[in-house]
Amino acid sequence: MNKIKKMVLMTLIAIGMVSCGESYDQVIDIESLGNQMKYNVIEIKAKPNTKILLKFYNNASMEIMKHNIIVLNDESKVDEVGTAALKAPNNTPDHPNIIAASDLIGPGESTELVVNIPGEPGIYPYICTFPGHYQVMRGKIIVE
Ligand SMILES: [Cu+2]
Repeated sequence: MNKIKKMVLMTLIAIGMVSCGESYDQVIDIESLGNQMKYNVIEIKAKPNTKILLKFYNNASMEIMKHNIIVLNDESKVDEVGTAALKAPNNTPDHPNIIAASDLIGPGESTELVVNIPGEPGIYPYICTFPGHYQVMRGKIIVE
């Protein structure tokens, strides 16, 4: 193979690799509301067995307003996970009902979280597990 052909081939392989990257059924931008313990999106609708990308931005200016997004597969475990988070590293407990967990981010920071939506229709709550937040800072993914 001559040099030019080889270069063309390598370029095509590179393009193929980029275009075969992760694809999502939905991409959702979600932000915290100023210095409040609230998400600007509190309801997301999704189909079973799909993949969604949450692009999360912490809109706060106060240093103490750190946030994350923790998605659970059981609404009845919100308190248990919220409580376990208090003493967990990075406020992110290792809990069997957590199906996705973002990084904990400070004001002005952003992160991304991939959520593989389960096959079972239902309500999948998401909460911020920074201490004191989960009781009010929550939303839900409605899978139907
Ligand atoms: Cu928070």
